[in-house]
Amino acid sequence: MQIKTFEAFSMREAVQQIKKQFGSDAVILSTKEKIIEDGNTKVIEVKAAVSEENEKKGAFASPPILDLSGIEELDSRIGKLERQIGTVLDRMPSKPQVNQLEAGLRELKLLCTHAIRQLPNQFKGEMPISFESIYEQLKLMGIEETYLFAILNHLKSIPSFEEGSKQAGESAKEYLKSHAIRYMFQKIKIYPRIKPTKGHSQIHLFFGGSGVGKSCTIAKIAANFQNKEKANVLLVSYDNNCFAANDVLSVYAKVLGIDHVMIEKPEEIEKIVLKHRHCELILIDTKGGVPKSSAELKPLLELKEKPFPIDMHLVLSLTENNRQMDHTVNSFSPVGIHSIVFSKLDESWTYGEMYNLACKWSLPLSFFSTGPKVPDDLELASRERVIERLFGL
Ligand SMILES: Nc1nc2c(ncn2[C@@H]2O[C@H](COP(=O)(O)OP(=O)(O)O)[C@@H](O)[C@H]2O)c(=O)[nH]1
Ligand SMILES: [Mg+2]
Repeated sequence: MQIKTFEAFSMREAVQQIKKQFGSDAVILSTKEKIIEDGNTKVIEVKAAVSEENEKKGAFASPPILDLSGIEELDSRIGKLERQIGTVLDRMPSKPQVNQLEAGLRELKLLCTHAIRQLPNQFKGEMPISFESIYEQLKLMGIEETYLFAILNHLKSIPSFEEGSKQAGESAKEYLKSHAIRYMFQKIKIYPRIKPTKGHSQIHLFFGGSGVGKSCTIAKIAANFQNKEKANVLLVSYDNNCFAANDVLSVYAKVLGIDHVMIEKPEEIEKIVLKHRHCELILIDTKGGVPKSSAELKPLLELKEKPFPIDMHLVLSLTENNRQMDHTVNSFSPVGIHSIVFSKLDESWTYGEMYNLACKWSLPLSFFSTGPKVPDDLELASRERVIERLFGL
């Protein structure tokens, strides 16, 4: 038997060479791809064998033992498939293109909101007297005019108190209030409840301005999941200066008896996730500060690119004014915000901002921090709690 190695640019070419030299009785022993000296060109290396007798017969040997035409057919189909995949890949938008598209949509949304705000005050001088108490209450709570008028417009569209099907003993004021509440309920989105699952790590990252209560809220969430839901929780501080800073989260972790690690670079997260795969919940705290440029968002954007999902939660303190909070949401929006956490509800007396931001940005609400005490001062966000606070129920 004689064995020989053939090199060609395609399988078909290699088979032709084998056929020519060894005839149709040749047997292919192995194939492999190889990069030749120039470093860019791929060739196929095929090892083929033929018995001495058949070699002598050369290309005229018959009958063939191995039908090489099947391989040729396969090779041509693979070539076709490769070309088709190439075309599909060429047509697919790249990640930067998708990000650009997202940014464009965000800008469009902002423009629309500003345009709506310019609309004339439709209710000046013509607001039904019965609407006044709802209008005053919601205005006092800081609901923006745009959303206020949308609520009042809705009330105009419903059957009047006299015609509407009301509950027994309900007054006109209560009738309107219940319709306003139903309308507002639909506008508030709630982030799905976090459910730790054995054998699966969920990762949640919290960011926002400094001092808004990120570390404190994370500690509360961690303690609640560890104590009430018996979940294994890992706390991570992600800060490029973390080793120099006195990290508040590490103190909370020590007190609560929860595992804690610090990372400086985004590439460290893979190892952490792998090492702590027994943890159902991984909560990441970040350095505070509202980004002033896209470069400052890089540490968060790099985490977003990881091969595992990370839910991004923006923490906003209700002690800040509406414009500041709006600016913060806008600045962080390229990161892809999954939910808003509102903190310091105990120090605020207007709650309209919660409704304004939820409506304007269509973002779900996840948690409310209602005081500095860890772990007690934490609530799961709910529509009911927003409405209760707005109407002082
Ligand atoms: N009153 C009140 N204080 C809070 C609340 N959340 C956090 N704090 C306090 O705000 C300060 C800053 O909190 P911290 O979690 O360190 O903020 P971070 O810089 O965003 O991580 C601390 O003194 C906390 O005790 C809250 O909901 N209500
Ligand atoms: Mg902190």
